Amino acid sequence: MTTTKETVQSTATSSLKKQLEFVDRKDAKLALANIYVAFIAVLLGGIAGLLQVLVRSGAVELPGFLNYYQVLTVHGVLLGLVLTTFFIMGFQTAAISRTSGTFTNKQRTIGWIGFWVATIGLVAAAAMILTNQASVLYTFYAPLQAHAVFYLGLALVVVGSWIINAAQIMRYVQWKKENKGQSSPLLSFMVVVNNFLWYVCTLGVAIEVLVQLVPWSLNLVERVDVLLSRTLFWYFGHALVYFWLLPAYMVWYVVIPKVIGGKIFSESLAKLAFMLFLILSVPVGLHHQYMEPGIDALWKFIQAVLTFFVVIPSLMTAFAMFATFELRGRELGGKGIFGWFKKLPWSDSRFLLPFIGMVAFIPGGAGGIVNASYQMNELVHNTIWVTGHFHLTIATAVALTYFGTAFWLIPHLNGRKLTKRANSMANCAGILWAIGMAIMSGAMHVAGLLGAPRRSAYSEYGGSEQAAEWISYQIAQAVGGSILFIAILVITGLIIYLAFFAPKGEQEFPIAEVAPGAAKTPAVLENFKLWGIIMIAVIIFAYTIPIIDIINNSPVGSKGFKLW
Ligand code: HAS
Repeated sequence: MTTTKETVQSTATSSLKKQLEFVDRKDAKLALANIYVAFIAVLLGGIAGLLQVLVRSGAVELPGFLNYYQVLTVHGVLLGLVLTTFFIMGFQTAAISRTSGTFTNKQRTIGWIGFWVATIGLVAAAAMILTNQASVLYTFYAPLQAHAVFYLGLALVVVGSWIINAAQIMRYVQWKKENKGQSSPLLSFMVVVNNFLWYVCTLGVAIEVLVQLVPWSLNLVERVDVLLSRTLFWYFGHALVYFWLLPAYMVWYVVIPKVIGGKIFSESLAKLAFMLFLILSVPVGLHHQYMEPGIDALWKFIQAVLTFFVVIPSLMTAFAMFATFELRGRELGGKGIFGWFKKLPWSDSRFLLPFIGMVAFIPGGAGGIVNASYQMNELVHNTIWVTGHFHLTIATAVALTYFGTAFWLIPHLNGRKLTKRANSMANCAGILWAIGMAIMSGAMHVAGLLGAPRRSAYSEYGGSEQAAEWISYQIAQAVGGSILFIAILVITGLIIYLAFFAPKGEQEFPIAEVAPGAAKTPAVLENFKLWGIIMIAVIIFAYTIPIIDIINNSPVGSKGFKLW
């Protein structure tokens, strides 16, 4: 017979277990606020995307009060910057709370301050775009000049993310103190690596915006050093893509193995991959500037080599994913070379959507390697091939993983259930996305190889024969883009359902365990000081001389241009 003491003990243990398995309600609210902003951005950014492909196909003309570059700025800013930053802030808050424990009141308040600072910044930047004072696209290259409020708004979004990310790091540090000598929870560790990466890379864009662009757009200085501004942007810009990617990798490494009933293949491999991203993501930005005349070829070469190094942690991830799937498939009785493949849970959207993302990342990553190869970059740079590349990487591998995650995370956070029907709708959205993106991105890649430029509205270029070759591909892009828009409508409907109407219940936040018998993770992989020093050393090596060269040799700067 169980005694009262045992019953009390077992109730306490199960409530502690529950606390760890469920994100605390107050933390959940903070995570949800961020995720909802992200999905408003998906809908509005999706509408802008649909308008763009229709205009580029020649089928539609925009009304007089809208211009193509304004719509393209809305699309790029909302999907490239807002969806990503806000989803990451929300997902990472939930991830830390789930694996390191509930935030203290102070940490949570810091988190809310971060959310509101970022949201105010977003509203300010959006107001400038909507009033046509900032049609400068998401990379806001000088000498295109936006209203100062646009730059300040974006700066606030970044500052907001710094603040909320600091709250996450504080909770992790608290866990480390409470669990001295223990290897930290993999998901929390990954969040902290991503946040450090973000702090270091955003310094570049912060300097660009605050020191160069804001004084210039306020007419405090007349001219801007264009090459320096672009170099500072790309110091940030390529690490930015890994800031987007790493949360998807968190889901692939930690959530997916649990969803398929397997185990994490190797915690050490996962931690090493993340530390490699930390040291290699920033000093590669010059691969976006191979075609810029003002940068010495030697430094372009050095950063090209570093770019090939930063491919390695993705190859490690591909290896770990294949291993996880195969081990689980064989455990379930899969025979032969590919028998394990059939055993995976194809009807589970928590698995299917990220899996489609992984498949898309194979050609997406291969395209990245093409871009990174100097001679091939000469062929594709500034063509719509590059747009095709990032629609496979950020807009499929990453976005589908975010969507597949949101469909279980939102009900987990608000005490509802991902129902069978909602799960089927999620799968439909994923399949529509795959079809739409294959058509749109495929057409972009081919048109790019035929020389079609990116970032251009519909034009026949005065009846040029070469431009005529591109039109059929632009029509294909409109077909693919329309299918993607239907997927966005399904996704929006699902998010509204899961946020407000799905039945109450308990939805799991899946976290896999490490495979039994796996070796203990070496402590060096958690030594942030060591990896931080290596990171700073590589950045100083890769950027000091090119930046000194640019500052010393730049021609007189440029005045601002407003071409809209
Ligand atoms: Fe990139 C341009 C090089 C990855 C995003 N990239 C861009 C731009 C964006 C972007 C937004 O070197 C345009 C910026 C602009 O507006 O100008 N990119 C790379 C390289 C990689 C890469 C080398 N890019 C990304 C990721 C992005 C992203 C990730 C977003 C999230 N990119 C470039 C370069 C340019 C560029 C140049 C400049 C081009 C120019 O001239 O302007 C690498 O990190 C890619 C490595 C990835 C792999 C794939 C690994 C595969 C995995 C999946 C495994 C699948 C499984 C499924 C397990 C090697 C992990 C099982 C499947 C079965 C079939 C069973």
